[in-house]
Amino acid sequence: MQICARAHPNIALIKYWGKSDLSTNLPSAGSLSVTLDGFTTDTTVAKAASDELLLNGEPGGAQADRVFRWLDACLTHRPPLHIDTRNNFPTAAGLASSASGFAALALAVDALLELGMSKAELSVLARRGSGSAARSIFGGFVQLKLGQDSDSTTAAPLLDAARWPLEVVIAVTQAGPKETSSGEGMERSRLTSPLYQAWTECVPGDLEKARDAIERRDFGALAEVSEASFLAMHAVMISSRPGLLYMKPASLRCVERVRELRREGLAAFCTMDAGPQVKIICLPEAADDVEAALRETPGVVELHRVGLGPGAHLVTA
Ligand code: 2P0
Repeated sequence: MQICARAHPNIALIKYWGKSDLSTNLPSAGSLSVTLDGFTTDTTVAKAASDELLLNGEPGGAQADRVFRWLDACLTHRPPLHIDTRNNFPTAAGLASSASGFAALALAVDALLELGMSKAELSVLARRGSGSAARSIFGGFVQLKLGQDSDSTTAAPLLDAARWPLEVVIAVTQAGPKETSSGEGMERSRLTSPLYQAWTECVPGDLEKARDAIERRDFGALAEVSEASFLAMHAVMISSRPGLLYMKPASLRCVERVRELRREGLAAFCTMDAGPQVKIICLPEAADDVEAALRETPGVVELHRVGLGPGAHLVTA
């Protein structure tokens, strides 16, 4: 028997940057995101004679080691597994494939081994593999809340995609792998940034503002708090020692251009993660103009456009 699960990447509006416990991959603050459609990870699992992971048809290497270490830590007495995982999206898009990857895998393994996990338990399992993956278990607008401990720190859905169908334009400014992985960067920030403590303390207030904006479908308020969250995260990154400069000149040009468009009345705002690509969240009626403006922005090498999508689900292999 084999099981296939599909999950989509997500983009955080209120960012996760830092862990309070490495052994359970516990974040030091909550976060809030939108799950995308269009980009998918499809993961097929089956029991096998020995562990094997194929990533886009190739042996998984270091990624495979990370996955099997995670499964061993979370599931006792599991059988050896054959895992085949494929992304339909370009790695150059700077979308955390670990989010959709670990979410799809958590769901597929749960179904194959008939573990009967709830969505919340699947979210915890995915989170222990990669923090952002907890959120890809759910669709639309999703919040990860800090609990009392690892088992109670889980994501939960806030609003379905169809109830506020925003669009996301992704401006790729530089292809290729990132200079410092998120995990390594987060630890550097926690240990060395003089802004780290203040950063973790400002997240709960930002989450509150974002939730309120989503409830009221107040795009302006969501834009303001989301932009503040991504800029504060980059302040923490930049103030780490040595500084993490994920933002490049072309990224900053995109951010400034979108701010200009917003001043002119377009409903759009930027967010960025641990890389130089810029993600622009917009109301559907603004997306064409945003795309046209970014096409003219020097340093943009590729553009993608997607909507909001569903959580992880099983598919027929
Ligand atoms: C986020 N990022 O909230 C933040 C914003 C990047 C910047 O979650 O170490 O791959 O696997 O828990 O989830 C990317 O980091 O980190 C991330 P791990 P993850 O989306």
